[in-house]
Amino acid sequence: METKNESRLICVEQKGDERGLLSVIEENKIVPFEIKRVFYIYKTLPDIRRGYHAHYKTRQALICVAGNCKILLDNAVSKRTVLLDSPDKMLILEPNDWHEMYDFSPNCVLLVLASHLYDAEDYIRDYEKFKEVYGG
Ligand code: T46
Repeated sequence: METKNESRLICVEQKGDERGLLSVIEENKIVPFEIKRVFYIYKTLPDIRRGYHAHYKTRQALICVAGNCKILLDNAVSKRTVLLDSPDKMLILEPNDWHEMYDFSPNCVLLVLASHLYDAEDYIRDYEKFKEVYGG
């Protein structure tokens, strides 16, 4: 069985002054990996659920920089839901968590920082395969 780590929500510091807010994310500091890739998900249609996979290697950090959405996390033993509803909340998503993103607000922009370049072979899209790899 592959090694498992726990995904977690962390708080990104807000640097505020009379002009508004600014938050900073630096690799190997608040994000615990080197950032190789950045993508963002937006204009998601109503009632759409995305994801439905886990990864072999890729670690990710998810932030709703606008709007909100929910993430279902399933570590093959238990499931939980995380609400991303503020740009100061960042989900460190470990490769071993099957995840589904849903309940996107119409204005949601979900920013994702990833530890690896895109590789379709790094995805586990079959739930039975996910349970074989990460156990139960
Ligand atoms: C994840 C969640 C949080 C690329 O060509 N390059 C990329 O870097 C990415 C991320 C996607 N794509 C292509 C592959 C598909 O044809 O874009 C299309 C949509 O990707 P996908 O269906 O995998 O999107 P989601 O929202 O289900 O999942 C994405 C990430 O792929 C995934 O790593 O964990 O966001």
